Amino acid sequence: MRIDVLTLFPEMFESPLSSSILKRAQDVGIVDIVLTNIRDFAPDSFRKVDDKPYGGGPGMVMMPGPVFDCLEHVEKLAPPKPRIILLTPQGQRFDQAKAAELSKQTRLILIAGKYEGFDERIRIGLDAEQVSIGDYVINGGELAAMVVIDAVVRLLPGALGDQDSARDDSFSESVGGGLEYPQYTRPETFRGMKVPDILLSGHHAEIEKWRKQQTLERTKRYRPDLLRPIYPKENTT
Ligand code: 6GU
Repeated sequence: MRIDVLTLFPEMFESPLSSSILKRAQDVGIVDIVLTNIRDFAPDSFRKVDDKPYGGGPGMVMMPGPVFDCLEHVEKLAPPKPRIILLTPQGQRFDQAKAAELSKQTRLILIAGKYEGFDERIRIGLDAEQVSIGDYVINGGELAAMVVIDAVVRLLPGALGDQDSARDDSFSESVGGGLEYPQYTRPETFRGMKVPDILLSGHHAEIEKWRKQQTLERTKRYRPDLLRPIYPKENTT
């Protein structure tokens, strides 16, 4: 997979992309992540990419020109038709299903906005998918783009050491979209807290059953909003 990121702050990506799983995935060629600075496409020598909002009001607005020019440049850097995603708090909320869907693409282009907002013509003219990482506002799309990259890359075949380690993640299909079951490692007793006997029993079928039960219980308790109806909704179309 190739992921291009358009940003005014490429340096924000350095540390997350050069550590741990994201670093390894790039080193072994599972993903190629390319950062392009939108400011390189500013029209003047002051490298200006934002301006005051028409109609007045606080803050600065990102101008459309540099974003369009940057995107057109980046699109030509590689042949696969990209899926283009604009990170914005006004987008559709990102979740595990979206991460899984994006992980099947061969190419993504993520556009991270900074400042108080985008000129509306970026939204309209790009016809990009708009994605938000949750119902709160952060200072720019960079951290959101990193969240998307991290969630997507860990699902790429070979990105995790153990092929199965993403399988039972919280929110994944294998736990019915609910929370992951509790995990334990050594020691068997820590500060008076014992590992549940079942996990030491060696009864794989029973362990599986216990884990399913735990998933259900914790999801009910901590995230009842994630519980799926027993009877799927009728198709009303
Ligand atoms: Cl993508 N950007 C900003 N600035 N805030 C957000 C977001 C994105 N997603 C949630 N909050």
